[in-house]
Amino acid sequence: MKIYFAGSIRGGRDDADLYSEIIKHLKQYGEVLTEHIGDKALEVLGENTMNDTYIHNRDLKWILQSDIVVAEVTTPSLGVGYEIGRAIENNKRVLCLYRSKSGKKLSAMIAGSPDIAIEEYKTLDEAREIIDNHFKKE
Ligand code: 6IA
Repeated sequence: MKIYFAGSIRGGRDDADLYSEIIKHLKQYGEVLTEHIGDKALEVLGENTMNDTYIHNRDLKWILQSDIVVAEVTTPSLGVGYEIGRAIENNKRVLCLYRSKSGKKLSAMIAGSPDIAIEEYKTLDEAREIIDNHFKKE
């Protein structure tokens, strides 16, 4: 099972530690193609050695290779929204995790999409439980 995890980078790195914990949990279900998303050291402005075209093309290739896209969508991110759209367009399963108590309202284009499984959670333990339930359904 190949899992593409999506989380905000230039949209803001406040949840980076949380992404890292979610990725750690996802790894028991398969290969997470995007482990770097949880890396606290990831430069907010992007890595100098990789240009944006390279990042876009590589990430899109990974989305196409993946069996499922899991996105943490609490911190709004253009990149994550784009990845979700491209995943749906390519008939990938998409699970979005959203912290309902964050004070941020989820975009209608995500919340209103019939092609996305959206799960609200408050704690990391709840997120882990949602992931377990989702992957055990496979
Ligand atoms: O618009 P954002 O930057 O918040 O978009 C974040 C999403 O786009 C993530 O889910 C990633 O899959 C993808 N993405 C955006 N920027 C990068 C990136 N930048 N590297 C890998 N994926 C990216 C440079 C990272 C570098 C510092 C190692």
